[in-house]
Amino acid sequence: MTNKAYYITTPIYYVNDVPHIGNAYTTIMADIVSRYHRLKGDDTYFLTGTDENAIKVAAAAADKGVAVAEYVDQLAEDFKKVWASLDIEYDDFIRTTEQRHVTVVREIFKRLLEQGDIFEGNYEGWYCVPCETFLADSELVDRKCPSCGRDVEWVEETNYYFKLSAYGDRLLAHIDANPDFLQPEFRKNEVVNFIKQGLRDVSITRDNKGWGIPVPEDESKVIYVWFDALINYISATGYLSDDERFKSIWPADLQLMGKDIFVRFHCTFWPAMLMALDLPLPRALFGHGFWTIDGEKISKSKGNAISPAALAEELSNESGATRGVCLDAVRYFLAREVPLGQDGDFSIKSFRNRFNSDLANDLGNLLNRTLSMLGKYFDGLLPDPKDFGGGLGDVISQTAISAQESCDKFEFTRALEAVWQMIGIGNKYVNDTQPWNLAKENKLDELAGALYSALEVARAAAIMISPFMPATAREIARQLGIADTFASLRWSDIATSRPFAVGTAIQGPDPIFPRLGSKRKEGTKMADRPPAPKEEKSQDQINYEYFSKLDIRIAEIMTAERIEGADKLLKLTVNLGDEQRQIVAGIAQNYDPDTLSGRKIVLLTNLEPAKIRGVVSNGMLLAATDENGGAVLLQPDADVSPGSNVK
Ligand code: ME8
Repeated sequence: MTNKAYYITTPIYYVNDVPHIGNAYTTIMADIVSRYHRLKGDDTYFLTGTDENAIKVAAAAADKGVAVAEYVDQLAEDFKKVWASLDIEYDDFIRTTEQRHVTVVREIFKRLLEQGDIFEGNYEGWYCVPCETFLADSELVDRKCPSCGRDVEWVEETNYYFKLSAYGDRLLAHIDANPDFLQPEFRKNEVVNFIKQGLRDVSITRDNKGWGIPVPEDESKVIYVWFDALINYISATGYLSDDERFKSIWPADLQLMGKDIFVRFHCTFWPAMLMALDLPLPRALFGHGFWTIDGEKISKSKGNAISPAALAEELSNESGATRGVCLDAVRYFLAREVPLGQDGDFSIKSFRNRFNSDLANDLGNLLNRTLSMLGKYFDGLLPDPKDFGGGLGDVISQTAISAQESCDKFEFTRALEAVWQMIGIGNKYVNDTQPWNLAKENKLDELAGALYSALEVARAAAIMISPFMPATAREIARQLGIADTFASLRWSDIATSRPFAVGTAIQGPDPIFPRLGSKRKEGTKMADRPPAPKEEKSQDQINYEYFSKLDIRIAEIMTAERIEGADKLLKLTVNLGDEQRQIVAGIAQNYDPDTLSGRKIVLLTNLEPAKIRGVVSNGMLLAATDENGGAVLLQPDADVSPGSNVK
């Protein structure tokens, strides 16, 4: 008996247009699940594909004046190209015009007809072409389709029906007995209500207008596109053609789709079809939410259907980061911003904010400064941390456990939050251990331990983010000097203690995420914007690494006196907690020295000493400038002790 693979599916998309960020969302989320399972060591099977036999597909081809067969071939290739450009690693791509699918659909039709689950009749009712849905009069809202709000057409045809009405009770019993079958929980109730209202038999044929899968022995009809399309999940995996293979894949572990096609098609029609075929039902059906763009529904006519690949391309041109990394930023945003299941809004502003704060600052900073100190203090060769005990091993293993729990429940936002919390702890750890001071004090063992430990966090983060951001994870691994073994690492390797060989030659730092400026205008459409030339990077920007070299602290003024012959300058002695300093400050225009004792100020402490009017100044007080050019002191908003860090 072969082990069953972890089987995950996306919907197969209509090829009436190229994919947009909505379709890409489902496929990227499925790719994340699939990569996560591979990372855990599971045998994984990830299926996606295209739904080609629809009336609206034939109509789109006619609109373009192209033969349908030629049109669908082209679009299927376009979909594959887009998925490749989004780093989607599927195992199989099924097209419903392929013979392997058509044969199985016709076989199933014959079998269900023979056993009485399909019967002949007449259909009189409505049909929504954009949704490819039969609708009863009672379902219309203002005479329009309840789902897309568009016009419906009246249909009177002899046809075949599927006996859906016979399966309501069994479906309810299955839902009740299998708590994880329908997810997220709040959508389950929608399904239960839909079924409890009473299921009507569904028409599963249309008159043959020259496109679609003909009904066996009745070529005047074609099989209704949803009956045909849902079967892709089993025709691709060997049903009726390779029993052993089929058993090693089916039932699906996760079938992921948007909420639009969850209740009626995937949670009612599809499981009923499987029951009729006596096949096990999928273990989980998950209906995720819908994205809007800047608050608006994604629509072709509005032209707001952002392409993630174009977005990544633009970002890469603007920032100089690699295309793969920019694409990862899009993948990260989609997974992080909104819990799977909830609706979300995509705005370029929030995307850029996350890029800067989570990627450039948090992740980039941890890696860059640790690697740069390793370069500076140990020539880029990983030192022996000896008996160093103050590391972050527990934080790493706890994070691996909680991120895994979240990923297992498809709670990606939570999983990423846990990883970023760990990165934050890593950054704080570097701030607190102050390796630069350990170096100054020649405490090399402690310094080696601190840097090694910070790199352990970076390595753990790289493994955990690899399903979400595969190119970034690989790049981090390269800079950590572990590119060769990285692909073979598994989730269980995250918490390995002392994972790096002493003497590993680290590479870089080679900042992965340059901080983005605020120059991109919000609301500009991707496609309309010519790529910015690479050299356009602003000269007056500094990166965080640079900024982090400034040692800014809160100090308390102890004494203040005028400096003779200089009407703007005061000589101050200040308390920095563990030391006292003398500084010269140009604040005499606005401040009487007698009023200053006890005031807290903000001080740049590591500016090189200077002599001003013969007085040594050991640091620079930071102040704002008022309209008259006078200095205005900055003050902490709450009571903080002298010596506290400012960043
Ligand atoms: O329905 N936000 O195909 P389809 C999030 N062929 N996801 C979105 C989205 C949005 N704004 N817009 C679309 C079909 N999607 C059928 C499926 S399966 C046997 C047959 C995603 O091309 C989401 O997954 O209309 C939705 O369910 C799917 O695209 C619809 O794709």
